[in-house]
Amino acid sequence: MTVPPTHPRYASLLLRERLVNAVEASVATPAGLIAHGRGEAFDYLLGERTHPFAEEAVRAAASLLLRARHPVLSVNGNVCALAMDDVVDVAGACGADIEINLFYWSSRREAAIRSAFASRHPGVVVRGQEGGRIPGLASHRATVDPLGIGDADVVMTPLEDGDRAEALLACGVQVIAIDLNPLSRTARAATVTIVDNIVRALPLLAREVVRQKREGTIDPTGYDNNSVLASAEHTLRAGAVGPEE
Ligand code: PTJ
Repeated sequence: MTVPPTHPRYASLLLRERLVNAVEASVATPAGLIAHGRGEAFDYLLGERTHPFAEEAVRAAASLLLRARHPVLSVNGNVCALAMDDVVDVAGACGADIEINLFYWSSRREAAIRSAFASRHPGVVVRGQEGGRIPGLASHRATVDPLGIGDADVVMTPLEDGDRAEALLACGVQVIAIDLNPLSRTARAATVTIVDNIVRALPLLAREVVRQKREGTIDPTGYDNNSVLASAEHTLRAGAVGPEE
């Protein structure tokens, strides 16, 4: 089906279509569609726009990435479907590694994501889930590349609600989450949580990394993730305005 550009929900329908195509290509899973629906609901309540609490988190995240010894951007099926080009932009700007990390892992899915990156970004190295382990995690998310997430001091874990952030933090790794749900386990555990849609947050982050590289990184010590999460929750509860027409 072709979505008419005049449809009032055109942008949202296009994102859905990207995810449906990604499921057909084994990049994303049917459960990823449910996760996307949950994200859509929060985004709708946030007015489908970037708020100051997300901009503040983006500034802190850029600083963490630039100050890191070894930053890694973790990619799951939904992230690949929605924001592969932006992941490559952020990684290029801050010198981060990109690593596939799947909850519903299969060699077929890992290969499908690898080939999606290779077709649009030949030459970009994409690490996978082999050889290393994050201690204290029962799911397949524990399996990592020992030279990637296994060696990282800062890991970005977008679109994930689970226990990996806590397990990484327990290993002394700082975690950047991108999650439209400020109440999720990952959002609450992370060092920095960007409460925004990944399709808006990552282009912002790429620009902010470039800006801080040019002008110097901001001091992240004053950043308070709890207050950022509280602002996001307050906006959700008080606002609930729906998208701008
Ligand atoms: O590809 P896999 O096998 O690793 O599986 C990935 C999914 C997404 C299926 C898996 O990580 C999952 O089930 O995720 P959850 O537990 O549903 O968490 C996803 C979180 O991301 C939820 O809190 C959603 O609100 C949020 N979210 C969904 N879409 C977006 C989003 N946050 C930002 N931008 C989005 N576009």
